[in-house]
Amino acid sequence: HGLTTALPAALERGEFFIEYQPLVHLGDGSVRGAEALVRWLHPQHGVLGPDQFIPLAEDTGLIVPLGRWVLEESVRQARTWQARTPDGADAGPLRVNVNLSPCQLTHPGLVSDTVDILERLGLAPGALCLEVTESALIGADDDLLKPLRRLAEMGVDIALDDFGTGYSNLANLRRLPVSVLKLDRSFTQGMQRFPADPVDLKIVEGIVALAHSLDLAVTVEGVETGAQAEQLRDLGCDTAQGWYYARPGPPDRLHELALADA
Ligand code: G
Ligand code: G
Ligand code: MN
Ligand code: NA
Repeated sequence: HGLTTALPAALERGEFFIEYQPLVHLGDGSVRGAEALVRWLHPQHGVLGPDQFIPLAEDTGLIVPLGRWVLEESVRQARTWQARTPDGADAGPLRVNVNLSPCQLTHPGLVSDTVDILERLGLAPGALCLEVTESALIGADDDLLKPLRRLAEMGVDIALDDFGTGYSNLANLRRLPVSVLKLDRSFTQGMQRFPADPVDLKIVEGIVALAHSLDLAVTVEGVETGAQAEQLRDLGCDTAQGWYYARPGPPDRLHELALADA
């Protein structure tokens, strides 16, 4: 495949870039941070989304250096936002969420690379959240969880991404070193109908209650309308992400959005 063979050179040539989508506190509407979403500016095909090249990068192992680049770039960006935010901003320092592929979880350098990047760029571990999909952790044994546990002990947040799509064993949640559940977009989409399906509402209500009882924060993805945001806030969700607030965009726009609501 042409794209596959072009990946390593693309990384060397700097053809990847990152867009940031705001994470908004549902209680007061303030921007608290952003999820980093990688794109490839391909010289012939234009901008390619992660769905078009992340699977190829995973198959070839390039995901490890690419993921490390995404992490470093995102941490550098969070540091830049923080440095440019006036002291005393209510919402506190902007944070950044970075997606991890299953291959990165099993790579032995994960903890040392992350520590190195945070220390070298001077970002507090608490300003970083690593997103891991629920399916990557299903049936995870202790060896797989150990690096995540180490990172969590340092203060890095771990989020369970796309929660509710995999076959999740809820009791298993207690074992995982996660501090955030990211409710999959499909739940939010169910809320789009009006009136929303009462069973959908009950399910979200139940997940939020379970999450909070385990001291996990709940982030909802795919919020497209103000009515959805209100409903999800009333159901107790903590943080939201979606087109209603902003599409993924350049880092400066995230900073403007964060300052605008301060
Ligand atoms: O918003 P977008 O279409 O860009 O995101 C599609 C998917 O790609 C998301 O589910 C997201 O988790 C994944 N993704 C985006 N950036 C990265 C990345 O840097 N690493 C990995 N592993 N996945 C990513
Ligand atoms: O990590 P994850 O796969 O969840 O990445 C988020 C994906 O969801 C990206 O592809 C992003 O562009 C997309 N997305 C973000 N906000 C919305 C939204 O409000 N509605 C829809 N349909 N997609 C969204
Ligand atoms: Mn994600
Ligand atoms: Na997701």
